[in-house]
Amino acid sequence: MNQQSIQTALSSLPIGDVRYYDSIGSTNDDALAWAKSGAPDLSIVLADEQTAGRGRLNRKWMTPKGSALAFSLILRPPSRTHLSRTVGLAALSAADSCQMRGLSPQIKWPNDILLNGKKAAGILLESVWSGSEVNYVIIGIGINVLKESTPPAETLKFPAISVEEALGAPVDRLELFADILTSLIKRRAEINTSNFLNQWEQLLAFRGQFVHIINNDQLINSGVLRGLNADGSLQLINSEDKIVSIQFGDVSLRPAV
Ligand code: BT5
Repeated sequence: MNQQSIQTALSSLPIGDVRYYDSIGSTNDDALAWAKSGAPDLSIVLADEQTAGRGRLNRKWMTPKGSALAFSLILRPPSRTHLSRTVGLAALSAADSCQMRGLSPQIKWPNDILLNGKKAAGILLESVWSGSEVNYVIIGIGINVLKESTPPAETLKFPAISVEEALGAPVDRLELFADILTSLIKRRAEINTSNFLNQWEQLLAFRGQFVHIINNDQLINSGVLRGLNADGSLQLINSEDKIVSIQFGDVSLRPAV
């Protein structure tokens, strides 16, 4: 992977500028600084390795050299009404790229992509506001592509997998990257449709199952996973048969065993 091969892989896509690093702390940090200094819509920061990759709540995201995809996209959203669906946009686009390869990805709401029930990708959304207006959103996506990208099981709370392992065949990182971006650009134009929401909902992991909602290691809610509200927040049916909505935030979902 280098600047030239990336430019070639992305040449047909209507994107902004591209920055590539052999190694970086976090692509989201670089994208935040770049967006602040005026990067155009759909500019991308991509790195071969992250030494301080971030998950939510400053958890660590592992991106070992030469084996994963770690990138951040700068979106300057036209309107605030679509913002809450943006994590779905990222998740669906990553899921599309797996489906195109014959896999059956699921979205563990709000921000994980599962293959064979294990985490293959994570999404970190960060937005910068001026008063009540969103200036820009950074979509950070990390995907385990080759086998070597999957962290050791003993370091993780939720099992991990790579696209290559799920597929049982080699995967080209830049082809996967271009497929995700192609899908994201297409789906972004449809983000406000009911079709978008339906497709997002159809890929949800644990639908119809009893799940726990965890925040910072604390159980904050439980119920049967029903689906999504129009804004992309999650619907559960609790033990009193009432519909409860779970808002976006630093929540994790676990199937009850
Ligand atoms: C996430 O957070 O899953 C969001 C990850 C976003 C990473 C991208 S890479 C490009 C951009 N630049 C950044 O600095 N970040 C974004 P969360 O739901 O909080 O999950 C974090 C947890 O996932 C960790 O605590 C680990 O247990 C686990 N984990 C870390 N690396 C992993 C990996 N490579 N594969 C699977 N699980 C991993």
